[in-house]
Amino acid sequence: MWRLTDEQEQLREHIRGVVREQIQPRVREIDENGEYPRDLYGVMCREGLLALTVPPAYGGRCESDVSWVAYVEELAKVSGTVSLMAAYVKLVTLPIVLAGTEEQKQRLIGPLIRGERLGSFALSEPAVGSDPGALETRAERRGDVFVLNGQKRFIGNAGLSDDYVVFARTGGPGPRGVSALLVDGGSPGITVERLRTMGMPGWQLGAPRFEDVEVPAENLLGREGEGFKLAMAVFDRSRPTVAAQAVGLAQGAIDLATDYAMRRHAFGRPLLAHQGIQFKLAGLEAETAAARALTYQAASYVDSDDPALSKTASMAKLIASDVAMKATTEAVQILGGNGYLRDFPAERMMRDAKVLQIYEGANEIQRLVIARHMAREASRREPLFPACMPGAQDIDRGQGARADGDGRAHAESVGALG
Ligand code: COS
Repeated sequence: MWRLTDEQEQLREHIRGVVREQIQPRVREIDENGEYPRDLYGVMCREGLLALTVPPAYGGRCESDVSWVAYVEELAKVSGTVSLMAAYVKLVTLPIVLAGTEEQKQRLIGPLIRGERLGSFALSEPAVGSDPGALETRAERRGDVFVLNGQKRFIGNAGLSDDYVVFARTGGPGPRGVSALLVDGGSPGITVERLRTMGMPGWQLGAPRFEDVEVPAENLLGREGEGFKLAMAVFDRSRPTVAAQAVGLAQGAIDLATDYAMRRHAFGRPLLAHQGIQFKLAGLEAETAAARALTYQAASYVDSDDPALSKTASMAKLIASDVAMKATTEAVQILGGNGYLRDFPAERMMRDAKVLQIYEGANEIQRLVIARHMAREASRREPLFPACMPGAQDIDRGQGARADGDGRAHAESVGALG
């Protein structure tokens, strides 16, 4: 079902070649110096990899999100940081693709995917990450401009960015008061504090502060008050990419550990001849294959704009990032003392994997999203075993719970509890 076409397979082979020849030799150095590898960004642009983040209608060359996630997996097998550099272009261009005017699309998407400009997606704040409906950054309309004030945190490319997609409060409290704005990174009033991270070395994470930054009113992205919904729609379409990063990291760690276990001997036999190691690796391989299938499923729902996208994207991100954490941790264990050394890639993979359980919605949030969809689905169907449901005797008397009545109330209470 998810077989790539011959042309897509050829492109994947090409990406493998680029990764092997131009990215892999640089990975250790990036980890050592922690510098943003701008030249590798250039490599990805030259090789057309960033153009794969957006569909041809917007100047890109990604004809399907299924092939996109397959490409991201190839990058992540070798470098979490480089996969994140590519994935982040998608996160930044998605809100423009989904809500931008024709002028905004023409002006911004091309330069972003050609690497002429760098972008940032600025939603999280010091006190707000999982609950963006409560964000505090304000954008006040004064004539032809919005005046932006506030502090963002955990923002990629911060300090390097030419274009920020900033989510700010233009109205009252709650999700309906949030709007999205396109902010020029060179505007007076923007200062950035760099944040240091556990993994994804070289990734430029920061905390931009906006002080009386004037943003032309025509830079509103989408409609006023619809910024929260836009952010949610973006996450539905970008979480499969995070899942693909996770699948790539997991597979990279499994391949590394298997190659090592073939060659390393203990008790007179290769490690791989010991059942304890075989079972571990076999289990991880199976779990990663399952995560990949779910990831491709979610990506196919991006392509078809399927109503099941939101739930499936959350499930893929949840399962794949947990598998990545498990596989990379086990790889460190299988490599033993060498797994703990900075000279070997296993510990870097483990550090890189952790953030996948956190960014674009912590896995607790993915569970919340999944549970809300389950509650909604349950409220729309007849129970599988109606006679066993609480109040079933009342139903028999024609006065009790019904799937389309009390069921909806239950679904709402799951949302409120969540
Ligand atoms: N797509 C489009 N619209 C959506 C949506 C989605 N996936 N999910 C919710 N909405 C809409 C709702 O329909 C509702 O619209 P109305 O105001 O018209 O009724 C509105 O958005 C508010 O939705 P809801 O009440 O469900 O919002 P909550 O504040 O309860 O938040 C969660 C829902 C927790 C799912 C959301 O806040 C979330 O995803 N948080 C994680 C954010 C995140 O990933 N942060 C990390 C950033 S790192 S880049």
